[in-house]
Amino acid sequence: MGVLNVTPDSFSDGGQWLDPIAAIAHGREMVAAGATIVDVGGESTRPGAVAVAEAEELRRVLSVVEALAEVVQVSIDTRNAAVARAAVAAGATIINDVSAQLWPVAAETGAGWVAMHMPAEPPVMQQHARYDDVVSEVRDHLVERAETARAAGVSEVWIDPGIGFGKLARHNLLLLRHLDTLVATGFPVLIGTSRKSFLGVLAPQGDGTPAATDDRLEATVATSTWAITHGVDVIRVHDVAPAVQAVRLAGEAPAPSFATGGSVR
Ligand code: HH2
Repeated sequence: MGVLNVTPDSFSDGGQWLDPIAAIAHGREMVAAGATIVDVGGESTRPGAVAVAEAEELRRVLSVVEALAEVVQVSIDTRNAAVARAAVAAGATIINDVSAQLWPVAAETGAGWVAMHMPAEPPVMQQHARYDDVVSEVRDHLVERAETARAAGVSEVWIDPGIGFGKLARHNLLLLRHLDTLVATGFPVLIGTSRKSFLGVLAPQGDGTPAATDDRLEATVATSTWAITHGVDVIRVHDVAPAVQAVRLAGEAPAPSFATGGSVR
């Protein structure tokens, strides 16, 4: 899943794809690089982010969703029911819901639904990074939401532990270490570690200072590879080409040279 933030303020690519023409071109580039889903978002949900007005969010995403839906499966990254509904009408087939509350819209529209764990709204979520057992608390919350959605008639449901959403580095690491607990629920799992700040801290620069957002590619690929090899179904990344290589090497996608190449070294 390639990330397409049509926002001025996303934590790693804010402003880069705010112009719809640039956004659509970047979406197409990600498809050419091997993305099978493009995740279009019009609101940053980084820690501390303030909610965007509905009309503005709609203005940012709709033309982009419509154009990209002609060439790839599109998910809409939103917490707003009206935006989700309009994006599905424009061609999106998945609602990527960091609030894990929009299953009624998925049920009503027939879209797939991603339920992500976030313990509180972005402006205050880091104050809620308190868990006795982060792995079982996140799992129980997601399973409850996913089962509710299934019972409401949503046919495709993914669960996502919400790396970095109301979590400290140690919580993110525990969730990564125990992905099998999420996989064992039987719901397909989606995960997004891409460029997130805990990677900068855990894989710092040579002088020990945290790696900047644009210097977290290796850590993103490492954690994404870990996730794929531990049963995760979808990885959400900004840099699609290296992630696709990682997925291929992990044996989860057809890799022609491996499949056919007895003599390939
Ligand atoms: N992370 C972000 C946004 N949406 N959706 C899912 N399902 N899982 C995630 O981990 C996830 C997500 C945050 O990343 P990004 O979109 O790059 O940043 P911002 O929220 O600042 O736009």
